[in-house]
Amino acid sequence: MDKSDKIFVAGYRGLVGSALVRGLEHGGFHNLPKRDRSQLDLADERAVQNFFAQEKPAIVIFAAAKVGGIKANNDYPVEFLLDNLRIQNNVIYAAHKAGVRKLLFMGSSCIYPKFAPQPIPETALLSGPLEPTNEAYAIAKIAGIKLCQAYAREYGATFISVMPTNLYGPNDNFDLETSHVLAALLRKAHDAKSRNARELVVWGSGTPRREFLHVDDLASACLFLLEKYDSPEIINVGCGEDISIRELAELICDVVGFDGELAWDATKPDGTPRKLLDITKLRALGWQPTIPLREGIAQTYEWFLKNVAR
Ligand code: GFB
Repeated sequence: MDKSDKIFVAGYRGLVGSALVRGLEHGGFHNLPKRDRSQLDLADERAVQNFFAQEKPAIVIFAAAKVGGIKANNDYPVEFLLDNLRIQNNVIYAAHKAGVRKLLFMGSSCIYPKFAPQPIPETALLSGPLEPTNEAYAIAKIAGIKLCQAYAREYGATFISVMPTNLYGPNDNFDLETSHVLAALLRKAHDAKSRNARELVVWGSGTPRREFLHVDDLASACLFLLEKYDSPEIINVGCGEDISIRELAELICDVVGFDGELAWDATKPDGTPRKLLDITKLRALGWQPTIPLREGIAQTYEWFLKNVAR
């Protein structure tokens, strides 16, 4: 990539998009047309086509999505399926029509079967039934992967698909109803400490295992792949280690300084028992993560204190 390449990051205000813009700007890329939802509604097919025809970006990073944690995914399957299909179809179609040189489609580790082998290799895609709590989101993401692969096969497009594991970091969503677990527990630990509460309620049994990657590491992997990877075959991005939700809750309490008890809300779903990505393929290309979990959580808590808790 050339530093003057015009790169459109769809969804630049979100957790992932904002990290990508930080990474790009840090790397000296300065030609980044930015549009938030009020300026460009990605669900509006005509508006998206006009934008691409006018701006003609060389590269597109698709980081726009309706996302949420286990409860939001479970409660709003229509929105998670339909909104994601709409925006990804519009962007991928318009990108091809406008002659974009390369597109990176952001997938998710929930595309893999509920009981996939662990760590999960890329070949596990479509090898078994999905986890019901996020089936709608997963089907939308699988459709996006397949559309990118179809453009590669039929038209020779360089549309690659990246599968990140569970993410966290600055600009995460800290709303307790719709957030993912790490942001939710940071907020709960902070609130419990501030109120001098004796307990903090964690959803489910605490036994599911998840892999957490700092979003700046994801951004670094995506920029690396934009330079080095052109295959339509999906590629996993993770840190290679997982922990149980109980261990995560304990770690977060330690970072935040809350020393009360953990209570377990068994009415909430556990979801997939384990989700750890096999990152052999990415490591073989020469990339590795740099932000240890504890350090990443401490940095995210700092961000939360400055930007949300205030
Ligand atoms: O991060 P999370 O919402 O989503 O939940 P998934 C992970 C685990 O943490 C589940 C537990 O077992 C939750 O029950 N958990 C404990 C909590 N306390 C809390 C809490 O206060 N809030 C939340 N949210 N969880 C998501 C998918 O699945 O994974 C998305 O829903 C996406 O589609 C993402 O793909 C990567 O890891 O289960």
